[in-house]
Amino acid sequence: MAGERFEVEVSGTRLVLVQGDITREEVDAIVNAANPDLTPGGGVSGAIHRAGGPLVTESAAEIRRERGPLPTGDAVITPGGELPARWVIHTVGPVWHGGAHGEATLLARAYRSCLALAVARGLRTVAFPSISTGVYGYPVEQAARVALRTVRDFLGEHPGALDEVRFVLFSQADFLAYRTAASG
Ligand code: AR6
Repeated sequence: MAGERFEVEVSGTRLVLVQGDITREEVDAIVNAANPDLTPGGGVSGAIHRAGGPLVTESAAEIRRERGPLPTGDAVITPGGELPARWVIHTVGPVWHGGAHGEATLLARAYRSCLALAVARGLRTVAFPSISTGVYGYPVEQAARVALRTVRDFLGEHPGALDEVRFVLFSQADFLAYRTAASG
């Protein structure tokens, strides 16, 4: 069912899980599961670039020209263009290679880089997709545990630095995987 929602409080921040389309979220920043070249690509990235329009794609291309490919686990920020969100934080999650190649560490680093960038910019509300669990093949149950543990740890270390961290899960199966990880 669409419209499912789960909410808990962590160190003064709302941690919210919803099922939906992240391009519709009215938050300070949405996170993009990008590729290292910051090109639109498919999946959530293609949707964010389409909805955000040329300002998102051109700003991302400029960062790519200046800095080279974005290393896995790092994050950069562009304006949100035509999105309801004011900013897009682009991060690169790990490609799944079976789990013994540092995938969990890199996935945690991606979430942490986005949260740190949001706090450094004074942003208060951030929405994440399920990074790496589409094209990059990370099993969603395992990714959900890493994602939620990383966010909880970060919020514990930065109490009150954010008003809300929201996960916007595209499918009901993904929503249920995250809800299970959040309540377990
Ligand atoms: N809102 C929320 N989540 C979405 C949306 C949306 N509008 N559309 C898709 N998802 P993926 P990755 C979910 O493949 O695995 C791109 O081509 C999707 O169902 O977007 O990190 C990039 O350019 C899945 O659960 O990201 C990279 O090359 C989740 O978003 C590569 O894919 C992530 O799936 C990155 O792969």
